Amino acid sequence: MKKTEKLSAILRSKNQSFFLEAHNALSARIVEEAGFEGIWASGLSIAASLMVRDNNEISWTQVLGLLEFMSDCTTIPILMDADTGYGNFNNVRRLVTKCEQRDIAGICLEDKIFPKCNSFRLSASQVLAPIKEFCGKIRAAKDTQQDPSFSVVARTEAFVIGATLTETLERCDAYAQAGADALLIHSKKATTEDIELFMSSWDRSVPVIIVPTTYANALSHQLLNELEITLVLWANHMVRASIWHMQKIASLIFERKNVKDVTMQIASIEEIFRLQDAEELSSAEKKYLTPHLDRQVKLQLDKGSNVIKRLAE
Ligand code: SPV
Ligand code: MG
Repeated sequence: MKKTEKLSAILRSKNQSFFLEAHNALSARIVEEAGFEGIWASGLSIAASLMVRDNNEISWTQVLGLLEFMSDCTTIPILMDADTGYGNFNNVRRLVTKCEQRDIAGICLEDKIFPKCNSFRLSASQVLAPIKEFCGKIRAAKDTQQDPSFSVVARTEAFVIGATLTETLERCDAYAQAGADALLIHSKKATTEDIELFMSSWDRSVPVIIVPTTYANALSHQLLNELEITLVLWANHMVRASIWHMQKIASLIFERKNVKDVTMQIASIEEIFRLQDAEELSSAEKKYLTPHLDRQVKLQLDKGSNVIKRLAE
């Protein structure tokens, strides 16, 4: 099954799915190995991993360069956080083409103005795009895709900027009619109030995705099922995990002036090799380098000490 088909099936399924954020190839591989059905390529997390703000400070081609590595090392679908589409409908069209070339399963477009600002920041740039203009982007994306299973998710920031339920529903109706394969309803409340309100009125003509960050503690599996939420995105938890753990380890190494106290709290060198599938290269070397083996230096990794030993020449 192609990645686009997997994402499309997830969005059409009656079962609930969960995607976890990844911000580079390593985190993407770890998300897949943990068992998740898909990856949320989070704009915030990618920006954070590059130490820029979530305000389109990196270009879309830079984001796509990272996504290519993420896609190459995973088999589960990647839903790209494509922010506002990096411009107007024309930029969206080019983005869709380039995503399809990199085996990205779908994009999520949000109804704000370029350059976007993260939903949790208080900013003058938290402004919604006109409905018709945003619908033009959705239609342009759907008309451009070559693979019928490529997904276009329309995300509304209506609740984030304090719009009413009526305005939110009006937007979502228009986005569904423009061809969106799913809606992402965002909220920055500490409770599930916005999501419950929306789901109490939404006709379920297209599936709904949510991002429980601020209201994660208020959410139960029972409520998720009752609300008929199709997909849940844990949107920033891998980058937050790495920040927290790296800060702890860096301080320990600095304070103690050695690394022996931390080796049990970090991944082994062998684990890096396993994740990189270094074994595959070793097998390929046996296959393709055989005539030259006699000229190669034979090296072996001593697992106990992590020291590479020279065995023979
Ligand atoms: C992201 O992960 O970049 C998102 C979700 O867009 S949020 O940060 O909540 O806006
Ligand atoms: Mg984002």
